[in-house]
Amino acid sequence: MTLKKINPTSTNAWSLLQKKFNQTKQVNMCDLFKQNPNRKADYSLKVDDFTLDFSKNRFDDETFKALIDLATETGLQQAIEAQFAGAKINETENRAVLHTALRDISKEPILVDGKNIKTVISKTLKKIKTFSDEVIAGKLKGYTNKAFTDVVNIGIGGSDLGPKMAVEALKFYQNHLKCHFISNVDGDHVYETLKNLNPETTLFVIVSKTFTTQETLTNALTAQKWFLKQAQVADIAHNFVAVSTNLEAVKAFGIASKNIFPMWDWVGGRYSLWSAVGLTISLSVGFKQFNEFLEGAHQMDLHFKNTPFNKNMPVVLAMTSIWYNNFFNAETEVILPYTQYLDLLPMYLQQTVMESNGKSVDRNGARVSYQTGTIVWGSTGTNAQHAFMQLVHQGTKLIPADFIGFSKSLHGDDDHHRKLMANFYGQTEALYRGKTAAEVNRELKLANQQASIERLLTFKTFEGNKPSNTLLIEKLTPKSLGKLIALYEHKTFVQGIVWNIFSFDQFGVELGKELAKNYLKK
Ligand code: G6Q
Repeated sequence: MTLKKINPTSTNAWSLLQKKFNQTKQVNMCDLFKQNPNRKADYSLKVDDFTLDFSKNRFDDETFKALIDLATETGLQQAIEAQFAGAKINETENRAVLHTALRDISKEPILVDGKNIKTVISKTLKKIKTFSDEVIAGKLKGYTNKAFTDVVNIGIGGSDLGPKMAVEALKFYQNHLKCHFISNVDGDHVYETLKNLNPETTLFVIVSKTFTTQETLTNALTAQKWFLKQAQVADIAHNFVAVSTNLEAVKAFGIASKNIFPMWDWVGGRYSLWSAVGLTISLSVGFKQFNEFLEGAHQMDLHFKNTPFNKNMPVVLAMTSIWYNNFFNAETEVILPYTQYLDLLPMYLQQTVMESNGKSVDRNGARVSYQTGTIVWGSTGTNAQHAFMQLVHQGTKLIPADFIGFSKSLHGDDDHHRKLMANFYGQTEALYRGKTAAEVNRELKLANQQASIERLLTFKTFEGNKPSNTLLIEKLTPKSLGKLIALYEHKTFVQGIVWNIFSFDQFGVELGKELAKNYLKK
């Protein structure tokens, strides 16, 4: 089972979309709503506690159908089946892509090279559970027999961004352990983090799939030196654990075999928070909630696998984004979570999306003739409204936006939450409706500012017609977080398939690394 290698621009759907774009690029969303009073309901999807309203987009039924047809014509169904079944769809690295297996709670075996990987997955989950339970309960202690108070995750890229984002997102559910993350090879990062820690009560989790990453090994050695100022070499076995595929290198570092959590080639770094790379998440909120996080992702996997494309949330998000990226030439898209807990989500998704789909060579090895990977960025609402949203509302660029909000807040203050959500809806409405010159005129007259009308009219007018998706989730829980991350993972997957690129390698990060080595030799 391999991926089809179809140039998307050669499909019938692409030609139709090009035609539709030329005919309807000026279409106004307000008119679309007038033409179809049921548009909001028609362009909404519900998956358990997730409701996606994608009605505020510049497409009519025919365009939407053509977008879905594009996914079909480029072989998405076969690609989904191949991915979930463990086919080696990461062809350039000859690897399967099975982060989905890490959260697959079914009894169905999944084979890689003839072996059922479910066995190693459940064994590792048990190890994560026992370890987290014992550390949290204070049964497993540091080298002077004191319970751990702090956990330091040392890793970079996929071995840092996921756990860091999830620990922050689930802070509400966190126990007494304080979690810290060291990633940058900038020594100030590690020294700043260590300066307030006590080696006796600090647990180090060194996360590196390859255990060859310069930044992580440098930081781990510095942490070890700091530790050995007070402790003995034999004490490393108590306070250091590692997550890696490279068992030999971990042992050489002095970490006890029992303290090594395995990783596998069939999980890409940026998709690895579901594996033992997520150990710090489990330490932070406990295994039960880590497991709920996996379950949430699995629910989204089932939805993605089993739902027709026109009702499939990841597919709809992916194809909507392709519409703007490839036809309107939108340069970026903005992600706006309306909860402070998801502060790190945009940064996390930058790696998922941009490392996966930042490719210019197609699956046939030829240069693509169309735009691929979207540039994603963003920040939490309402902070973003007081910063960059000016450009989204009134700038010259078309920037599709994803608004992510929650029906319930976690601390339950109604006053705050009503204000937050009023802004959430207010922004999406402002983007699509805009404000006409007539409205500005009327407003200035009412404010007794007739004299300023001529001078201010154009500045105060909003073009509107700016697209956005509104994702409303019941509540931020480990489960809904898992579902949300999986939603964006699958969106990224769909786009890679349609663009006919390989989403699971990352050769683009190598050259700079090699050249940096030359500088070190100088
Ligand atoms: C992710 C990338 C990359 C990787 C880091 C860390 O998909 O492969 O971000 O996670 O380079 O690699 P190690 O885990 O091997 O240290």
